[in-house]
Amino acid sequence: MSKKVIDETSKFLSYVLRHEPQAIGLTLDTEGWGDIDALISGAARDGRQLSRELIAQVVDSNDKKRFSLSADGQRIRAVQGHSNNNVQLQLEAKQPPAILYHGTATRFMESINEKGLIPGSRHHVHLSQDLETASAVGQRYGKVVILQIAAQDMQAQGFRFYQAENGVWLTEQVPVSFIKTL
Ligand code: HQG
Repeated sequence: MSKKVIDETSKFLSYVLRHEPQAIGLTLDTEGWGDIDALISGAARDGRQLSRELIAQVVDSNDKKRFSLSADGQRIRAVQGHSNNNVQLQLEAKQPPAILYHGTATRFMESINEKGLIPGSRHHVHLSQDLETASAVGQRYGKVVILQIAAQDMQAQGFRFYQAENGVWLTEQVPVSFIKTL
């Protein structure tokens, strides 16, 4: 399958498995799982040709490991990044590294300096362990600013951290006092 088809399918799967499953009549359970046959038939009604082979290729080749398949191979889910209200991932709280990073754009800084980091439409604020990832995330929105988050200090104050299957760190919010602009 061409890289173009794989990239387009990855974007489509992100859209339906994180945000709008109802757009193709798909139902996700609270852990984000959707039935692959229902996904394929819903996508077909929308004029999009999917197959189990194509889906498996997208899952395997995905640069950020955005999706996972159930053990029986019948279901698929996005591992993080959801905004859909049916989905409430039961993530286990975990000790974060002392420092995590968040990449954002300069135009958001006035608001971030006032309110801290808030999730926006997604369920969590997304944080990364390395500067390169944070920089790539921030570039999506404009001129990059990297924020350093005192994650263990936050945890000591009672804030919970979670790690998605693909390594992305998640938390509900980050108050201003734990943010340092690099
Ligand atoms: C910003 C991608 C104003 C926040 C990435 C971000 C990630 C505020 C934007 C994943 C704010 C939300 C998530 C405040 C936060 N005022 N702006 N108080 N607090 N923001 O896309 O973290 O490729 O929902 O800085 O790699 O950029 O899709 O979050 O700029 O892992 O798999 O509001 O999405 O993954 O934007 O990205 P997003 P994000 P995928």
